[in-house]
Amino acid sequence: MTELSYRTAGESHGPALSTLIEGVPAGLELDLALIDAELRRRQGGYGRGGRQKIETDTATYLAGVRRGRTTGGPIIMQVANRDSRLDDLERTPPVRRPRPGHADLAGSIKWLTTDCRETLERASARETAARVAAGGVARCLLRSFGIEVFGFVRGLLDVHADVVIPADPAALEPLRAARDASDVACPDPVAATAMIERIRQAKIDKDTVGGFAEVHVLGCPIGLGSCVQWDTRLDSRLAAAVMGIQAFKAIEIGLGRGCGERPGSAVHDPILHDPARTDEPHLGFVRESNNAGGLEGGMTNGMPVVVTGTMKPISTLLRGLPSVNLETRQDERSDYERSDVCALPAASVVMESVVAFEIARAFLERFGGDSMPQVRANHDRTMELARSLPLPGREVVADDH
Ligand code: EPS
Repeated sequence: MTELSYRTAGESHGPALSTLIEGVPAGLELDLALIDAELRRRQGGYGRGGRQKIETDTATYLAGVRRGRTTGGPIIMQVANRDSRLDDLERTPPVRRPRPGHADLAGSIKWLTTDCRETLERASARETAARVAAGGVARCLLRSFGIEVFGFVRGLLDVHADVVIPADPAALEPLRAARDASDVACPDPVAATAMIERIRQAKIDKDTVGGFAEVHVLGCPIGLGSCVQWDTRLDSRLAAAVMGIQAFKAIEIGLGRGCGERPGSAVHDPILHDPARTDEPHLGFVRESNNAGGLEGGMTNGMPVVVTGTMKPISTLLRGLPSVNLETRQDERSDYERSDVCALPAASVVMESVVAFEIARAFLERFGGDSMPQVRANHDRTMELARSLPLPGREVVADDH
């Protein structure tokens, strides 16, 4: 059994983006319509630039899938770039004046060139289409176990959405509909209108804006992740996955930074047991609050996993910023390439995808097998054992040794 993982390849204006996914059990039914719908959602949002009018992202399987089901072999998925022109120097000229906030400067020095294009083509957030394709596979796996991932835009500049996300996946539908009807992936229509106004103003000002995306994972069984090593803790992996998204500068789990502003009695979520709910993924161990964001000791605790990411404003400003020409070392304003004013709604979809992938990875570590029937059996049997605690022979008793 191979650990679940993915890698991506491709440039923003190269022929295609690809993702190689390993460790998916055989027999998982992939819902290509769902994956393509996520790709489409990632392309949307008020504040996007002209590129999205050119592209129509859809995923094609190149390996590892037979008649819509995984074979157990490595999966390759591809998203074609219609705006493919990497070798055309007239249409993709060198970029010499690095944009503050972009990978341009550090990459040019790293790869010993004065042409920032050598860096920016791969650093581009276009690459996130490949991550959404990989996340779509993870979503199919999670969905088959009743786990739902829901992301939205929580805030932008001074605007914050007033939304409460339910813990029950079945109650998500109205929020999903409201989010998908919004041009900024925000289910609070009043906040969404104000966000659109802020983006519109940024465009007039030749400026850009970022904001806050929030992702909830509902229906996770207790015990995904592990406290035994720093890099097996699910919160450390979620942090790496979210901070690995282009332009993300911060992540919070649950109450996040707020944990530092309150005493323990106002932070930790008291544990209750409801014997009528032992069939649920939390086995009846419920909480009335979720400041922990569903993670304690680096493991899921049965409450929704709640992750908030902060995206900085796009670093390509129409009005440019003070910079230096890498060839001449003269002070000049940074280069402008066609870009977005705000890509936060798209980033919320990317964040859902990378979170889904990490949850699926932790799920397969706990319940994994070569094929889906084996994963199902491992999951059901393990949860049954947890429900039957205490287990004979597992407890330490006085006359041991
Ligand atoms: C990006 C610049 C823009 C964005 C792009 C990310 O692309 P272009 O230079 O072709 O207009 O649209 O994002 C995407 C193409 C996408 O699909 O998300 C950048 O410099 O990061």
